[in-house]
Amino acid sequence: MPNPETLALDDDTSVLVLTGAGVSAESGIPTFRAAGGFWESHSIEQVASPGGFARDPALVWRFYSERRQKALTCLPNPGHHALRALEERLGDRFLLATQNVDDLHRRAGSQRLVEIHGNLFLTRCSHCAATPVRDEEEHFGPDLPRCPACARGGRESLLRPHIVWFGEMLDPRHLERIDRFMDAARRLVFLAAGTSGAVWPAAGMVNAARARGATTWLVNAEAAENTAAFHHFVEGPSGLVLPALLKTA
Ligand code: BV8
Repeated sequence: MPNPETLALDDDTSVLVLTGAGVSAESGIPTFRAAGGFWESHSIEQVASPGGFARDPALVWRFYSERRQKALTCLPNPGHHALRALEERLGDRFLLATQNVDDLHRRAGSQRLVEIHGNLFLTRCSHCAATPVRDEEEHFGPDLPRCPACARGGRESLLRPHIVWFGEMLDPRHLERIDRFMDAARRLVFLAAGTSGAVWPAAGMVNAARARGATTWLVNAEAAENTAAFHHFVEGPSGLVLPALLKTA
């Protein structure tokens, strides 16, 4: 349960949260690294990289379609709801960056949300800059979805999941929004939850927060790769720890 020093939040304190797959584990969505994670039957390179999509777009669409199907059967858990409740209390002194693409924070009502790795239910053209569109369809092939805007121009372009794959840059507008939030904070608390700290640049966010004098907390089922970078580490399931930790805040 929470450390003796609970997450004291006064009117000058802003809270930046970073969540990872562990926050959705209690909703039934397998994490990437736990046994039985999604990656087991596929390598990251095969299904979550531009090269993998170029080599076998049907496999990639099957992988993401399976995850769309799974995510639609899952519900936000108390950890998601605790973060939404904190947002309602803090308003513009709260920002949630998530590595998760499962849409559960949005379905829990979070609005001050930056989905730094994209969203399972958005699809965009692999070629042109047409705005990503909401898409809950499965695309198991053999005919894969194609861009209507490109088609009007006589070009055959595949649509792709609006996901940041390994080897792809994160949206600089997302990173700028997070930096601006941290810079504007009179006093900053950084809370990471349900993340192994294995994937960059998200894993470096704690260092950027500390460089701004933040007090840093990690809520995780086990020690993460970057646990040492945090002032406080609360070990336990986020669906149990976050409501307790944030209620006392
Ligand atoms: C990039 C979408 C620039 C896909 C994802 C240094 C700097 C920059 C880049 C790199 C670098 N070093 C290496 C890289 C490359 C790479 C990277 O980080 N590789 C790793 C594997 C070493 N990074 C990139 O490629 C990034 N791009 O930097 O661009 C660039 C450009 C060109 C060339 C070079 C560089 C892009 C990274 C984004 C990749 N996309 N997601 C999809 O989802 O299909 S990442 C994906 O995996 C997730 O989004 C998530 O971020 C990550 C998994 O991490 P977690 O969320 O932490 O999940 P995990 O399973 O690992 O951990 C869960 C934790 O929860 C565990 O600790 C567990 O104990 C805990 N837990 C479980 N249950 C619970 C719980 N905790 C609490 N309660 C519970 N109930």
